[in-house]
Amino acid sequence: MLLKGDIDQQARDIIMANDQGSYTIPTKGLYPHQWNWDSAMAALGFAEFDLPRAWLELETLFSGQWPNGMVPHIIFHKPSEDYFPGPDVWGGNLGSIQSSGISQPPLASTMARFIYERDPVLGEQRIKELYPKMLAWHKWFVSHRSYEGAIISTHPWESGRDNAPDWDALMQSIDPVGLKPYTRKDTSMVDSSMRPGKFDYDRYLYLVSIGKKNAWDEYKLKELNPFRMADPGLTFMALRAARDLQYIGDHIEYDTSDLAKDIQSMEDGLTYIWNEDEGYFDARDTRTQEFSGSLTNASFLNWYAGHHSAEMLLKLRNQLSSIPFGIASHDPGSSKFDRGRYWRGPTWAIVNFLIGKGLEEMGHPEGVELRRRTREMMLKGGFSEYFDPITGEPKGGQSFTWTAVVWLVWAGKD
Ligand code: 2M8
Repeated sequence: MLLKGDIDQQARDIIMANDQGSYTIPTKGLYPHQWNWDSAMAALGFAEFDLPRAWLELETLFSGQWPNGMVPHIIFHKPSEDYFPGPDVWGGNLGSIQSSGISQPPLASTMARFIYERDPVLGEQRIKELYPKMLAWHKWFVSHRSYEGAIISTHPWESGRDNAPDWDALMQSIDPVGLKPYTRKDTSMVDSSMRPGKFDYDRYLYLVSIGKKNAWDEYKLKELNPFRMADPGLTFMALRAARDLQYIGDHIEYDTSDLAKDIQSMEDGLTYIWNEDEGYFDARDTRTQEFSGSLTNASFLNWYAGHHSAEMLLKLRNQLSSIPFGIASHDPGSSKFDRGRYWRGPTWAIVNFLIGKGLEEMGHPEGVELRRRTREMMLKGGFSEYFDPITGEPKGGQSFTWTAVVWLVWAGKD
């Protein structure tokens, strides 16, 4: 039997094996670049055993920031034949390093707070230098991704939940005219039954082509990009990030007066994504005003954002009593639930961590229960990208950075 110390070491070994010196890749082969929210998690993992390296991870992430404040979802520090679409397809050359042209869930400010709190003396200078960059990213979300206070996703990849059923209706309405032939790399590394299908990929690439054609000009894309979905995941994570920015700013004695108004606006935005008919937080198309009718793991991030909800707590208890492992990325009671396919059913250790952390912070014992289940799942299935929520079977890529981090910082803790 493996001892806890052995598993802790395995988790550290995965992070160190994926470490590229100043940034960390999610896993070898499948994802050979720096991904935004994966990297924020990597920083938190490093903080368990190497605080200076944790700060360096965040600094490298912000080295890819664009002049408008956006922090890209992928930063292409070096070329790789393993991943498609690469920098040529994105044409995201507005920053000083080649990158994609969209962002991803803003975890970095929250992780920076956690890392800073571990050693405020060591972290003081580093967080002071990062703070204006984190604030500029927050302001970019407020300026270019806010609708009625909720935060929108302009591409399924921007939400981080790529093929979630939340986007199905909108994706159906998109006709990817003029798309050039392309060759995927992901399905040569992971079984295609666990990945998004061709229908989705055609539209992912079509949306990228619109961005590239318009030089990623946010003002033009506001009109031209058909994909503008208010996303519970982005909304909750941006709200949490804004609260943590305010906390950090107050500690280092920077002016945070402007943040209170943004926080209030995002809190107001929660009513926009509240689906009253279904009784849960839901993605909503800002063009048609239609809700997607999807109860997902992102719906349960309200506690992470510091927001109580009795209705969501009932939904959470219901799910915990009906499936053995974690929180499913899509409602197990829905006809669209697909337990092995990426963001359409599997449970993700990273999202469980965020949900569980929020629950624990707000005093709900379900957070501890979610942690216990995530631990059981990882003891059984290791450090894979995601897991079958019914059997706990590992799925997707293996030796995954953020799964190893979740073990070190949360699931593996007593
Ligand atoms: C997945 O997304 C990438 C595109 O960004 C892909 O499938 O090619 C998602 O799970 C995303 O949330 C994650 O950040 C990324 C790397 O782990 O993989």
